[in-house]
Amino acid sequence: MTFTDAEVVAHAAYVLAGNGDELSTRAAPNLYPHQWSWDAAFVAVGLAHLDVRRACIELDSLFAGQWSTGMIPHIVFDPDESGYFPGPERWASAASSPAAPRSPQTSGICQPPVHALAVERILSIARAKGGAARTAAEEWLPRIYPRLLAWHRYLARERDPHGRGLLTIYHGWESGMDNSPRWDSVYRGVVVGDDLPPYERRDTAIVTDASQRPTNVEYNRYLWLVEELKRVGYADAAARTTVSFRASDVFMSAVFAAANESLARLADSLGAPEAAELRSLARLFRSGVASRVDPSVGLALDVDERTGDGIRAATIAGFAPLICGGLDPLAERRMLDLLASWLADARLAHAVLPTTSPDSPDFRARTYWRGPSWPVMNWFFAWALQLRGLDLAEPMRSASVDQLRDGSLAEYYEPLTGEPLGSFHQSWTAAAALDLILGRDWR
Ligand code: 2M8
Repeated sequence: MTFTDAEVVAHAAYVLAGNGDELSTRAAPNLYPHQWSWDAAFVAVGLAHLDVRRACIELDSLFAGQWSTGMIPHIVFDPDESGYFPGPERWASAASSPAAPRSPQTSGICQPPVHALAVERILSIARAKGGAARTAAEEWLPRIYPRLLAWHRYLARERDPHGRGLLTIYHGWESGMDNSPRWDSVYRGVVVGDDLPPYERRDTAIVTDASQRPTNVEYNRYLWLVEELKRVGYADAAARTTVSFRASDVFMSAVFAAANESLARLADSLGAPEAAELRSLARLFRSGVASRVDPSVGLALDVDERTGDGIRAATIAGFAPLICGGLDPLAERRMLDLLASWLADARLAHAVLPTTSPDSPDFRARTYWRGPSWPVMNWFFAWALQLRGLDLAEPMRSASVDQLRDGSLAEYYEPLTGEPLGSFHQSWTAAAALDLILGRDWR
């Protein structure tokens, strides 16, 4: 079956309605029955096409979980749901850290800071709609702005204390690309202690083809890092020196650079005094990301902070400088040409990004963040390229829509066959569909 644009839109709207209530949206109907941080930001953009007021509420619900440090946790738990592991008992955030809210319950780590980009996009959708939609978004902006500012200041202060323009993460989950080959060498240094409390995975009961999910060895390491973080009370100063996973994430840093530009524009529109501070953060992180480009691979490389080594994985994260800018024109042209060559690969079912290059020995066509194509990432790259006026945005947008015409709104797709994988009716995939089709003009 091939869905038309109108059918994709109607189906996506139906999926988002079914995955949420009046306050928040679960990331997926069964696999992820809570609100995730970067999912919620993307979902809010999708919702803005349907109901701007509800889009603002989505982010308000997420920010209700904000820690007193400013951190936005990667999961805000729904107290009525118990179908996900690790749930709130395992994280024990409020019992371990005075910075965590008692309610709602949350996890103790974060995810890429796409929120200011989402808020700016919601405002532009609302302004294009006009009337009550515009009023709702403009009245909301002064309320969400200080929360975004606290989030950005947390990242700058705690995740880049030496001002290198690169954010440090303490868990692969923080990157959002959990089992990407980007983190293989870092995870090899995570030695699981004998006292890892026992646990039972829930994800493999829902996605029953084990090849589509991380392995048990990987899960043990994920859960061990939660123990390490919990044991230092989720305190950044201790985590920075003791946790056995520490890496500089170029993708997250590029998102942060671009999000600081967005937040600076929002500050301008409110007449807030922080615009210069935010632009200086944007400059710092643009140059931090640009400094990680390795000409021998043509991509930006993450850093294993425990060894200081660049991580030579050929993944979508390597295109990070295209999100935020900062390369000289020749280097940027070279990176765009490399991106174009990934998209033009005749083996692909659709001209969209596989998460790992099929030419890489690390490529696994069905395994989660190790190869499959993720609609939310295709959307995000197309959106970021469009914001920067780069020419591949429109072909990426239209190929991304074509990938979604199968009607599954899957979490990810096998890039060579186009088979939908993971969770179906994934919320951020539905949001991607709405914005890719209804938000054609982007700004
Ligand atoms: C995936 O991550 C969670 C852990 O956070 C999981 O596998 O249980 C990732 O794709 C992540 O980026 C995403 O935010 C989350 C919810 O969609 O699922």
